[in-house]
Amino acid sequence: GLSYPDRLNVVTELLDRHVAEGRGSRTAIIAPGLEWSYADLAEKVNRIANVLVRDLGLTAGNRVLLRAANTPMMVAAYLAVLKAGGIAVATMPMLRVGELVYPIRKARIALALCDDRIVADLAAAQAQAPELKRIVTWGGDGEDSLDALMRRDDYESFAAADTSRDDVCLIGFTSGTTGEPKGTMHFHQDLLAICDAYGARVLKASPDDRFIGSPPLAFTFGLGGLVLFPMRIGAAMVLPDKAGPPDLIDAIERYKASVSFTAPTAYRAMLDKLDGRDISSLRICVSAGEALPKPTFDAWQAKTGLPLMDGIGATEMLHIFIGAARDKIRPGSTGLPVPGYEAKIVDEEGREVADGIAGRLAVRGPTGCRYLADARQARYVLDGWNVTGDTYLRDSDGYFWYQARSDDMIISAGYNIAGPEVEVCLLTHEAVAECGVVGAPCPDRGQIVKAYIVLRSGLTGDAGLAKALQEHVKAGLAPYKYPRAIAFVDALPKTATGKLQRFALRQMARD
Ligand code: 3SK
Repeated sequence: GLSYPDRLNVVTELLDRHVAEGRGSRTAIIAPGLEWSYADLAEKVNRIANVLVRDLGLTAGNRVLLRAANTPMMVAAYLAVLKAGGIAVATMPMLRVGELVYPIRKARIALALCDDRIVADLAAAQAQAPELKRIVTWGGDGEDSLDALMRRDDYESFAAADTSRDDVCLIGFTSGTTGEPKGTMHFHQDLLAICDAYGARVLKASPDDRFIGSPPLAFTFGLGGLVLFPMRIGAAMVLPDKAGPPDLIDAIERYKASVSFTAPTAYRAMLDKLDGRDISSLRICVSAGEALPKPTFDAWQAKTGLPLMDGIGATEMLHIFIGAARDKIRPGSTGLPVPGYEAKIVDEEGREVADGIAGRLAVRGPTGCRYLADARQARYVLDGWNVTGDTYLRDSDGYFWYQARSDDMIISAGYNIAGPEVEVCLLTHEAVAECGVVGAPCPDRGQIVKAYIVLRSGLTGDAGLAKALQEHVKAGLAPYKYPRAIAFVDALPKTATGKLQRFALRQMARD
C-alpha cells in the first residue's frame, strides 16, 4: 500500500526536494520563449506564496480560485497555493460568468488569482458572488498586480505550510448531470498517490521525458498528466500556447515531447496531419477523457508505431484508475485496475454482477471520494465505492470493456457536457418552447451535442435560427458545450407523467 508521513506538504515532495537534492538545474517547464528549471519554478512558487500569505492574508485552509490557460504562471500559482497551505480551486479558462459563480459561492472563495487576459468574466461573476472579495491578476501592469507584488526583495524563500497528509489541497468541480456540479476534495497525499500508483506502475516514464498534452490543468486529467507526473520524477512539462491538434503536433516536433496526454478525438485529429511531420520523439501516448474506440487505437499504431494507452479516470478519483501498462494492453479494452485500486461491476441495487455481464462501474482506492458538503455523496459513494456514470463489463481475465454511459452525460472530444445544463441555456432563448439535449455519435469527436427543439408557436426553424441558438449557447456557457447539431421537432418524447424521455431522444440521435 501507499503510505505517507503524517506531516506532508505535497509541494515539498514534488518541487523543493529536487532543489534540495541537487536537481535544481533540471528543466521543469518549457513554453514558447521560456524555459524554467526546477530552481526557477521553486523561486516563483515561493514568491507567490509570500504574496498570498503576507500581502493577501491567506491562512491555511483558505480556498483560492485559479483562472488561466495552461501557462507556466498557472503552474506556479497552483503550487504556491498548496505550499502556503491553501486549497486550489482551478477553473477552466473557457468558463463563462454563470459557470464561475457556482464554484465561488459553493466553496466560499474569497480570493482569486487570474491571468489578466481572461479576467473579464471573473470580474463579472464577482458581481453575482459577494463571497469573492479580491481578484489579483498577473500578466498586466499596475502596482497591485501579482507580478509587482512578487518582486519584493525578501520573497525569494518560503517555508512550506506544515500541512497534514490528509489536509484538503484541491477541490475539483465535476460537470454533474443532475443538478449542480459536485466539488470533489483531494488531500495532499492524493497528489502523490496518483504518481506512485498510475505514474510509477502503469505509465513508467523517466526523468528525461518531456510531457505534453491538451487537457486544462483545471481538469485533474491535465493536472496529473502535465504537472504532477513529470514533477514527481523530475521530468519536464511542455506548455505550448495553444494545444489544439495542429498546435500539439507543432509543439511535439519543436520541443521533442515524449509523453502525451490527450483524448482520442485529438489523436484522431492529429492522424490526418502527420504526413511530413517528425514526431519521433514521442514514446508514450495516454488516451483518456472519453472511450477509445479500437479503430483509433489501430490507426494510431499503424501510423506511429505506438500503442495508445487507454485509461479511465474521474475527478472523484483524481486520475486514471483503470488502464494498462504498455506490455499489458488489449486493444479495445480500457485495461486493468491500476495497482492500489479495485473496480467491480454492479447492478442498479449496487450488487456485484458476474464477469461478462454489463453494469455500472464502481471503483475504490486511495484517492476518492469525498464531495464538498453534498447530500449526493450517499447516492454516488456506496460503502466507500464510487459508482461512476459508465456502463462496463469485466471479462474473465479481469480486463474492463467500456459499453456506454449510464447517465445523461455527453462526452465530446474528451469534454464532459451535461445535457440538462445546455437545455437550461437554450430555454433562455426567446424562440425555444421546449428542448432536449443528448449525445449523437460522431466519428471524430466520439459524440456531439445534439439539441431537439420545439419552437414557440408561429416560428419556423431554419439554418439562421439554428446558428443563432448555437451562438446563444456559446455566449452563455463554455463554447465547447454548444449544440453542433440542431433538429427542430414538433414535440419531444415524454413519459406519461410528462418527463422528457432522454433514452428515446438518444435513440433518435443514433438513427
Ligand atoms: O477519464 C477521465 O475522464 C478522467 C477524469 C479525471 C481525471 C482523469 C481522467 C482520465
